Amino acid sequence: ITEIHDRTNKLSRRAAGPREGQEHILVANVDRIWSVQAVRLPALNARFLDRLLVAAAACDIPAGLIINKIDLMTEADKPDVMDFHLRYANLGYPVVTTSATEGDGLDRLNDAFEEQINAITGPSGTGKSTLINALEPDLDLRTGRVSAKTEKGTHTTTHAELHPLSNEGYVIDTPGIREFGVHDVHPKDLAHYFPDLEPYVNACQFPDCTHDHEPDCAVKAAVERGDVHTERHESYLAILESLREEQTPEY
Ligand SMILES: Nc1nc2c(ncn2[C@@H]2O[C@H](COP(=O)(O)OP(=O)(O)OP(=O)(O)O)[C@@H](O)[C@H]2O)c(=O)[nH]1
Ligand SMILES: [Zn+2]
Repeated sequence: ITEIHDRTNKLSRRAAGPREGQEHILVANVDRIWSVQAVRLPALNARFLDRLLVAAAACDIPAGLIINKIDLMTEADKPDVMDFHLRYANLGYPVVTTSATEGDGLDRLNDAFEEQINAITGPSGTGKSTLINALEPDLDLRTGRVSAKTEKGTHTTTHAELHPLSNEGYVIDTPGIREFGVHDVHPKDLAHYFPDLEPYVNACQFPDCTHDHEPDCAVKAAVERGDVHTERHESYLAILESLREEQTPEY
């Protein structure tokens, strides 16, 4: 250890099992948290990404998107990958497309990581360890293989580590957890962490509108007009549901 920093931000999850509810800090003091998504094996996972983006926004951590395994993209995949890329780029998140195995986009990723502390997360098997190894071959992180049959990666990364990069930046490899917990967010504040929903929330008929089943909801109207992506609204509703469950008092 060369220096100890005061914690300025942190991203955590709640432990399951016997230590249920206990806070487990995944990353602290980062300049940006990147979600790695794969074009295939496993497929793009908007739900995971949206959950991470909300968790990051609630903790004041800027986020970014890495679309990896671009070498596996077929002609048929292109419209979906473009839609995914544009959806998040239009929200203002930096998006870098890469192939960790072929080397595409690694220069741009290296530039994005320069002189900053970057955390990498994302579903298991999307190529987080491979990307870090490709950026810094000396690190030699263990990588797991993805079963083509289930499209689920095996969880090989077990703890977060801070790796110095030769461009003066640092990268943290966080465990390939399946789902980020979004907590300490009140259900009625959730829409504020969706920059695309937020502009509409004050135009709903009911001031306590949850943008779910209520009539005259400006958010749902925006979804119907195509101004808000349907999948983003679906992610919002899924997170809302999990926040409501979390709020249920236990007896
Ligand atoms: N075709 C292709 N395969 C890749 C690419 N990046 C990673 N892989 C492969 O995908 C598999 C999983 O890669 P990992 O780097 O272990 O994935 P991870 O995200 O670190 O996985 P966890 O540690 O489980 O979270 C390995 O077999 C890699 O060789 C890529 O850009 N293209
Ligand atoms: Zn509404």
